Amino acid sequence: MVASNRLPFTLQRTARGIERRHSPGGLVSALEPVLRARGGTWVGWPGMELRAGESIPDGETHYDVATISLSESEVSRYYHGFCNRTLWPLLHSMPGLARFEARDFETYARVNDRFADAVLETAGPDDLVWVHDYQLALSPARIRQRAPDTRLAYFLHIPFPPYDIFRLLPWDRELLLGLLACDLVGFHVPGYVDNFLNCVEQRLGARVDRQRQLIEHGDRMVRVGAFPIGIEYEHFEQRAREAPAQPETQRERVVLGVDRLDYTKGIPERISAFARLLERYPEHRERVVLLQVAVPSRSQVAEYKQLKREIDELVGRVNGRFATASWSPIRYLYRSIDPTRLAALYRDAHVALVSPLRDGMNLVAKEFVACQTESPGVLVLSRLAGAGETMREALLVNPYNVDETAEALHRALKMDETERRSRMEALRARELRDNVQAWVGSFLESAEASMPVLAPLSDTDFHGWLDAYLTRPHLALFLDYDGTLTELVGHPSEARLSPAARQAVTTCSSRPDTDVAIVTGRALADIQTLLKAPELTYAGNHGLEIQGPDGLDFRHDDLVHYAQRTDTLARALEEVARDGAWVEPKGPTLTFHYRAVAADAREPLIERARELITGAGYQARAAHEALEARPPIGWDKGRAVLHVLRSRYGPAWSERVRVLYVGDDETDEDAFRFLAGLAMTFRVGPAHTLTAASHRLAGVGAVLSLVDFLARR
Ligand code: GDG
Repeated sequence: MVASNRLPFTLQRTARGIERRHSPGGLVSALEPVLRARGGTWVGWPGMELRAGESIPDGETHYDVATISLSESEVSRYYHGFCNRTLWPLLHSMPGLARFEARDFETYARVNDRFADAVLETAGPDDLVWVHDYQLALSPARIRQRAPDTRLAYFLHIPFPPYDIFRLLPWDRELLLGLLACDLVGFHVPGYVDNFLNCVEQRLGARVDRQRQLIEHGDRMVRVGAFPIGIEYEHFEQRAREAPAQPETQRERVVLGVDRLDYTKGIPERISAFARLLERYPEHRERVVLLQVAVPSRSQVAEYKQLKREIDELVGRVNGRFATASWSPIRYLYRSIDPTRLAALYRDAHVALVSPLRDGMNLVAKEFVACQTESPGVLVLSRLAGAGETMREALLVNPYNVDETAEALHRALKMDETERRSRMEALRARELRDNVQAWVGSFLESAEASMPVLAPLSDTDFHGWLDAYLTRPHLALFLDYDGTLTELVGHPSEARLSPAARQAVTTCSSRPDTDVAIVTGRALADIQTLLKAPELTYAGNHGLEIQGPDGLDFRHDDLVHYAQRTDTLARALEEVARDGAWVEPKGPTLTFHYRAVAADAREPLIERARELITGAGYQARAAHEALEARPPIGWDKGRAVLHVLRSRYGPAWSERVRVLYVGDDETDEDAFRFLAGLAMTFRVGPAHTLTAASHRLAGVGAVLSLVDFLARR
């Protein structure tokens, strides 16, 4: 089951009615033959809205098609907006061209959900769902959420940029989490895989095994890999053998460029390099032409309109400068050409100049070599395309370097046949072997392989990077209790600290250079009784009450005003606590637990409890299957931590102590946000939640490994 923004055809309304047109671009070129050969379902957008009474004309019958409809404003915000004006330039490392609009992102998220829902409507339980490209980076998260057992894979057809560029995206975490909902995430080349792993590690704090290309994502593993895409080689070769000669290639030698008109393809730079060639080496004048095919693309987007004008003017200037009565140096076709003619051009060109400024892979380079069935030509190829990493017998250039490209062109035009043949044969052999079927085969093999597991996190995993952080004389370690030191259980009274956990915490706190504090939503007296360790500091009720060694004793001043009111609120909540819900009074705060309530009975219950809590003048905060009622006095776990640090180490505490905070709960997010930059923070548990923490730990076991490391360091 394939999902991509575009279907292999785009609908158009013509005088003859609705017609199917072949969709342009590399994704369709690569996937269409695969679906044709294997069957399946393709979910996508047909490019326009049908009116009442109109239907999709019959076409391809080898596979099924499920269409998504998009309103005009969705096309504008999701497709032209977030896809083409935000993600496209950013992922091609051109951040200066990227626009960041919150409303575009919201529409993108909504449309991604719709694609996901359409997939789930059609997919059977055993189907592999294969999502494609940057337009659908959030859909996997929705699919995983609604159907957790789906086999889910993703392939990105464009580059994945370095962390330093990717993090410019205001929704970078959301996108990473979207992709990590998959079992397999594929890229064209190893460089993009590395970039992705860096982002996941640095932005999400996830655990990464570079050698085995695995990511630990909460309780799931995600595999990543490089799968350089190929083409339907034999198909192109055969077309080239059969295509009639074209008039364009008869008189002069042809340097060929074929691209969608896109600023990533480096068309102006290419024209400038060709002009430089004519300037430096007049021998090529009247003997060589640059034949540039530019297929119209995204012509509603301002940057593309601007580029079109720029190219028109540049072509005019160069032709005006070098043309003679019988020869113009540049022949520029702003339109799409039919496949047979394209194959003939590839076959007869002397040089293909494929010089994108950045390109996921670039299929034109591959199609050119497949079509070189006669006297061999030369491929001049950008190092900044994915294809530049595998097609090493090409003449590789930096497309920004106009002089270098001009020199490579000259070399290509002068190259003797023996060298041309050796280079071309090697290129052809590789593309024949690594064709699109091989690409699909290796991707699917990886998607279907059983998932290895990483050995559980052990204390040695913290060596090096955490040591490097612990550079102050003291360490203050703040730990949440439920879900962090103990597994979550049905009732808070059943939570038990394992002997191993108790041992690790005690060893840690008995070190003279280490202070351990427990920061919890439980009442202070409750947590003190549970741990019975006088050397620890305790912050109960989300930090409203704190006690610790050396006389540390704090109760928030405003609490006296709330004790009475909390009792009243507790009684009111008791009245609505039905179907297994119950109230836990904790002095100044209370918790309304609903984990025992059946899923379909929860909604009205929670709503009613929330009304009572806010009606009584308290804040209602979501916790693990519970609502917390907290006095609105601007105090939270983060402020409590700061209070402990200042009391224990003085106002200049940051000179004396390094701080670690570990928690699994929404209320710990207050601390993560508050401590950003002041501490190293760890969010424990399932990985699909956004967190302000700088790192993640998969579960209680991983927390204990961390505490063990700190105890023994
Ligand atoms: C994305 C990535 C990645 C072009 N003009 C005509 C025409 N084409 C066909 C070519 C080729 C395709 O369009 C272009 O593919 P590219 O790979 O060069 O570029 P994108 O469209 O940007 O594709 C890219 C690809 O996805 C696959 O993963 O390689 O890096 O950006 O197939 O032949 N076809 C016809 N007439 C034309 O005038 N018939």
